[in-house]
Amino acid sequence: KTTKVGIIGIGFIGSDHLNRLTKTIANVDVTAVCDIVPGKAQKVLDEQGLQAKDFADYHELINDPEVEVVVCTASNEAHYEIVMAALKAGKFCFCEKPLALDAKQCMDVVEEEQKHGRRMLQVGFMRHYAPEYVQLKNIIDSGQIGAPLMADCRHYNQTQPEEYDSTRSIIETAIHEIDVMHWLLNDDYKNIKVYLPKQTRHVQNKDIRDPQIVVMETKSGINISVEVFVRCQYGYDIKCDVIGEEGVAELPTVPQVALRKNAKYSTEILTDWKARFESAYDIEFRDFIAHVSEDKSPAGPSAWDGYVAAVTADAALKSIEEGGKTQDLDIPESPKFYKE
Ligand code: ISE
Repeated sequence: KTTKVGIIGIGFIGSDHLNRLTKTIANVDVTAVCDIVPGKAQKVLDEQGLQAKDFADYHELINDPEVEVVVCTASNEAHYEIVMAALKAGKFCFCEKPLALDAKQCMDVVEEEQKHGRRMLQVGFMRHYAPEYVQLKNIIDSGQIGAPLMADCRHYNQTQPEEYDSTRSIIETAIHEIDVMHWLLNDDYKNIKVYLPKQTRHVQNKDIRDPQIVVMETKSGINISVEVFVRCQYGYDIKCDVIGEEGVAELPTVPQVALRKNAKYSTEILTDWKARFESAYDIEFRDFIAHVSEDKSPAGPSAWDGYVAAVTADAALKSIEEGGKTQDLDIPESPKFYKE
C-alpha cells in the first residue's frame, strides 16, 4: 500500500526528507508540499525531478484528502501550530525536533494527542535510530562497562549563521544530547546547568554565547557534560564517551578512508549534519512509515519525549539567564498512554 505524505517546510531538512521519502523509502507518495516562501517548494520539486501539489497555506495541505500523513519540517516557531492542526485533522504526523518552542507548548501537543486515545505523532529525534547509538546503548545495558559514572559529549557544527543565537544552541542543537542521554543511560535528569566559556570571534553579536557547556546530573548521580559549539570551523563533530566502573564505551565516528600522503596520515571529518546521520534518518523514516502505513501508531520518539526534552531545555535557558545557576529538574513520570 502506498502512503500519501504531505511535507510542510521545504528547507534544509525538508528537502532532504523529500528526497528520502521519494527515493529511498518504499511505498511512499509525496502528494503535496508547502513552504512559507513562495516558489521555494516548487523549485525544490523541480530540482529533484518530482511532481506534487504545492500549497501556499499549510492548512490546505493538512486538509487535502490526498494527504494521509503530515511531515512537519518547518521552522521551529511554526512546529506548534502545524502539529496541532495535523492532530486536530486526525492525521498521523512526523515533526522534526524540537517538537515545539517550550514545555508549555509541548504539553498542549501531548494533551491534544491524548484525545485520540492512541499515539499519532513521532518526533524527529533520529539518534535513537543511529546504529552506533543503538550499539552504544546495548553495550551499556549489557553491563560490560559496569555502572555508568560520567559521560563526555561534544556537539560541534562547522558553522551557523549569525542569527543562530544562544537559545537555538540549546533548543535546536543540545536538544539532541538532552534527549538521547537519558535514554542511553536509563536515568532521569536531576538538574542542569550551563557554563559559558570565552566566546568565539566567529560571531559578531556579543550577546550570542558560543560555545556553551551543558552539564546535567541524573537522579543516580551520573554527570554528563556536553560541549556545544556551533561555529567550530573545522567540521561536524559528534562525540559521546560513556565512562563506567569497568570501562569506557565510545561512540564511533563515521568511517572514512585514511589517506597516507605528503608525510601525513589523515581521515576526513564530515561537515554536513545531514550526511553524518544519513542512515539514522533513513531507518527512522522506514520505521515511521512502516507503522503509519498500516494505520498503527508510530513507535519512535513520542510527544512525551519532546515534552521531557523541552522541560530540560527550558531549564538550561534559565541557567544561562541566571549566569550559570544550577536548575533543579523534576520530570514527571510519563503518562500510561506513552508506555503502551
Ligand atoms: C540541526 O537542526 C540538527 O538537528 C543538527 O543535528 C544539529 O547539529 C544542528 O546544530 C541543528 O541546527
